[in-house]
Amino acid sequence: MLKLHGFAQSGNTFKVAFLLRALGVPWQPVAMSFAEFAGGATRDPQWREGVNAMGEVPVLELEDGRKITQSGVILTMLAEQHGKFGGRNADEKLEVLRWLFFDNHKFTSYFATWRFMKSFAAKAPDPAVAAFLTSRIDSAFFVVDKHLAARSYVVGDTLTIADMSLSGYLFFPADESGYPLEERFANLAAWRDRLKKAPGWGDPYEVLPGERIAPKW
Ligand SMILES: N[C@@H](CCC(=O)N[C@@H](CS)C(=O)NCC(=O)O)C(=O)O
Repeated sequence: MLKLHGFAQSGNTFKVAFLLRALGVPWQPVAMSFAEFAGGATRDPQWREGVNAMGEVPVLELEDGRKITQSGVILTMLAEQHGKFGGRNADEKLEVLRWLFFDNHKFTSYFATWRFMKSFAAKAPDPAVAAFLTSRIDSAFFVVDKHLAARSYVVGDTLTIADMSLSGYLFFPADESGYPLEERFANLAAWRDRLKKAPGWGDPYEVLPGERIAPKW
């Protein structure tokens, strides 16, 4: 059976779980507790040697033991293998890839970093860093919100891995980021709510192993 290394607070892990569930593929989680993660499990040289030299989850462990990393690669591989959710033609596949890059570079990265600082970091966020990150979030969210003004899904007119990737961090409780998504970006909020009815969706804290932790700051 496929094994997914990750933990409940990891929206990047959730992206992969969302797809595995939508595909109906059997999988099992390989839990890393948040305490282990925060304690540096992914920085451990042995973990890097055996699981992921990049020091990150998610990691999808295949039946033959190979370990695939980077959520965008895992999503692309699974979509390609199953002929589902990857775009219906060459143009759509490229468009999906374009949004995966945008997500990894600008959309998820700033938001996930900000949420980590606000909810889980050992020290309260530095106000200058907070201002920088929230302005970068605003810019990235503006782009996707505008794109979604006249469409239901990011690519074409059906659910793809571009939706699963971009939305991965938007399903966590609002107090974890404190970001006023509904007030600022109505199209993004409506799309996120639409995705909650999509095949495979579930609350990350129910789908992935681990407990919810109250925001610290
Ligand atoms: N681009 C990567 C990002 C993965 C990532 O940042 N994962 C976090 C957990 S959600 C992590 O393992 N971070 C460890 C670190 O940055 O040291 C992906 O999409 O898989």
